[in-house]
Amino acid sequence: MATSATCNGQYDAVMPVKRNERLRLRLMNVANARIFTLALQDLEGWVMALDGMPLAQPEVAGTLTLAPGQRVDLIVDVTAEEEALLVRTEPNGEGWVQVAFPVRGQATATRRPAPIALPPNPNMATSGLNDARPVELLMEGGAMGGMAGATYQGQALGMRELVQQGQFWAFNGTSGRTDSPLTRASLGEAVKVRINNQTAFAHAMHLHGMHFREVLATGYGPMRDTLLVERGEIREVAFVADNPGKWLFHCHMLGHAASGMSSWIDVG
Ligand SMILES: [Cu+2]
Repeated sequence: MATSATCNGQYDAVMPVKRNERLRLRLMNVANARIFTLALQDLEGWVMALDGMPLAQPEVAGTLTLAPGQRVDLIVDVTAEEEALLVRTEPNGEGWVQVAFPVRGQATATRRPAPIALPPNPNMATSGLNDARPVELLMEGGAMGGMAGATYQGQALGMRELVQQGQFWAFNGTSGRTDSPLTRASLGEAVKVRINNQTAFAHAMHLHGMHFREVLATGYGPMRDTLLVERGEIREVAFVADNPGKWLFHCHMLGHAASGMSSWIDVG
C-alpha cells in the first residue's frame, strides 16, 4: 500500500456537502516525506493563503503541490451534481481519491460571487529585500549525491563514518546543528539565502519564526515559510529578520532533518 494516504486520520475520507455550498478547506501536509500533488474535481476553488499568509489576490486553484510542512487555504464552491473529489496524483501518474465530497441536497439556488482577498497579516510588508545580505546554503549528501564527507560534531568525517553516525546530509559542509548559526542577523536586517540543492532529492526547506518570499526573475513570490527545492535546483528566499530569537531552518522531511539537514538562524 505504498500509495496509501489519509485525510484527518481516515483512509477513503468522505465529507458530505451541498450543491452551491461554499467551503473553506485548509490542506496541511503532515506526512514526513511525501510530496502531495492534488487537484479539485467538480469543485471550483481559489487559493486564499499559503503557509498561513494571505495572497494579495485569490488565485484560481489548479494543481496544488504540497511539500511536507506546507499549508494551503482554499475557498471552494461545490459545483458537482452528485459527487466532487480531491484527487491525488502519484509520481507514476496514477490518480487516487484523497477525499470524496458526496452532494446531498442544495445549499442555495445560485452560486456566490468569487471571493475577495483575505486581510493581510501583520508584518507582511517586506520593504528592503532588494538590499538583502546574501547567505549561501549548499545542500549535499544522500544516495547518489557524491558527497565525500562532512564535519560532524566538530570532526571531519568521511561518508562511511558519517553514515555510521546516522548522518547522510550536510549544509555548507556540516552535518547536523552546531553552536554557530547559518547566519546572525540584526533585528530588522534583510537577508537572502541562496539554497543550492546539490543532492539527488527534493527538500522542503522550512524556516521557523519568520516567513520569506522567494526571489524570482519577475519579483518576489508569495510569503511562505516552506519552500520545495527540487533536486539540482538553486532557489533564493529573502526575508526581513523582524522576530528576535534562535530559529530553526531545516528540511521538513524529518528523516533528513534528523540525519544532517538542520541549521538555525540567530536574530538579535
Ligand atoms: Cu530533505
